[in-house]
Amino acid sequence: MLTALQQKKQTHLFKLIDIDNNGLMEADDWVAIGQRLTTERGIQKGQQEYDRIQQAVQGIWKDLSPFIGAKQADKATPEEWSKFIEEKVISVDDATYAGYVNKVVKGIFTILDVNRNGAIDAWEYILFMKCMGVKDGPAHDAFTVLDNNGNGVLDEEELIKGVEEFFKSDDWHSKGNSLFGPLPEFYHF
Ligand SMILES: [Ca+2]
Ligand SMILES: [Ca+2]
Ligand SMILES: [Ca+2]
Repeated sequence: MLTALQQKKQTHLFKLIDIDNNGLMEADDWVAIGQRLTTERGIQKGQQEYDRIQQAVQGIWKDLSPFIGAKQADKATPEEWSKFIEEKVISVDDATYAGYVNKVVKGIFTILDVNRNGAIDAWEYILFMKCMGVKDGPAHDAFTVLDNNGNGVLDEEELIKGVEEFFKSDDWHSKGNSLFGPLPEFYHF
């Protein structure tokens, strides 16, 4: 079983990704995230950058979906998602975890790093979070928490650490809890 905190984080993430709000995570949700990203950046269909972003976003789902073991191929219920996180992300050895989670992190990094300077600036993070339905204020606060060394950017190491804490940590004080914006119950102040 996931702990109460781990479950809260996954419920939060699932809802963010389920863009069409039909209670299932599926390829179309990831396509929609990609479309929001390109729209926000003023990138048109047919441009090379459009395809690059769509490939990166859809690539995340392609990398994950075979491991989810959903009853319906290519669609995951919240329960299937939580089970996947528990069995294939939290309870696996470090090598297995690194094998695909770090690959996913690299995908996320590619998507977030708009100006490709090898670091995630606050505006890049806030833009991404906006596409997931998180408002600027909470997104900015989350960025500040995730920027562990306080230098104003997230590097790949900080992102990898944030991802690990988001998925695995059972400590309410872990900075990575805020990876996808503050959890709803945290954002009262
Ligand atoms: Ca959906
Ligand atoms: Ca950047
Ligand atoms: Ca930093």
